Amino acid sequence: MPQVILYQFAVSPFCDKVRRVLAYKNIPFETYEWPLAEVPRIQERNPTGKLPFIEWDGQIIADSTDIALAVEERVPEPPLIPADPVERALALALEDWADESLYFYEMCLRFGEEDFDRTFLKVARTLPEEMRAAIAPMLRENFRHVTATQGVGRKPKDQLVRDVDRLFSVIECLQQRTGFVVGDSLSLADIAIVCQAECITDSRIGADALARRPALQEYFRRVDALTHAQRV
Ligand SMILES: N[C@@H](CCC(=O)N[C@@H](CS)C(=O)NCC(=O)O)C(=O)O
Repeated sequence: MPQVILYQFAVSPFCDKVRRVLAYKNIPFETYEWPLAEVPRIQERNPTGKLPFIEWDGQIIADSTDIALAVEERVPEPPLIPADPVERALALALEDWADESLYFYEMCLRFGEEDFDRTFLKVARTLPEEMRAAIAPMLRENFRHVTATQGVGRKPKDQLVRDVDRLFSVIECLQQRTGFVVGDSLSLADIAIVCQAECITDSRIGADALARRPALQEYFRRVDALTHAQRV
């Protein structure tokens, strides 16, 4: 068995994605929770300055997509990337949709006005009290700036409600035929989508949208069970 260490922020959907990939492949791993106060030092290990990265028998692999593909190459069974070329392309496209579109909704909603305090408690649970008070406004401003620059953060609440409902209807529809969004078994696309979408449901807008969709709840439960989900 390889020696695998996952460097993570436990609350990050990308780190959740890597935990699920490793768990689905039955690969034992340790986690190292990166201290919030030491974010600038991530760059010493990963030039993009982002988490997750893993150490696989001493070799660093960064970015959740590259990690998933590297794991697939090293441990092909059970597969997470479909063998059929069109299904493979679809799985990768949907994974990217989750990482690059759903991600901004989860960021904007979980760290927005309505839900910031609750989410911050999870993010900062390892920090001493006095540091929490100093970091909270910086983090709030950082998320506001990032999501406003990207665009989702400029939308009024009623538009976000409609967007989330539409995105959830898309996921519900994609999985309707087989229980999975591509082909007839779990793929990296299901993992990427569920990691981001479940973060969206941590917000009030997301929880309300999910409550109206029993089939989506069932899909989340299915993917959670197969990937031994350990959400924070
Ligand atoms: N494309 C990257 C995204 C990773 C990412 O955005 N990580 C965030 C946490 S959710 C991060 O490390 N942010 C720290 C920073 O940007 O300074 C992946 O798939 O791994």
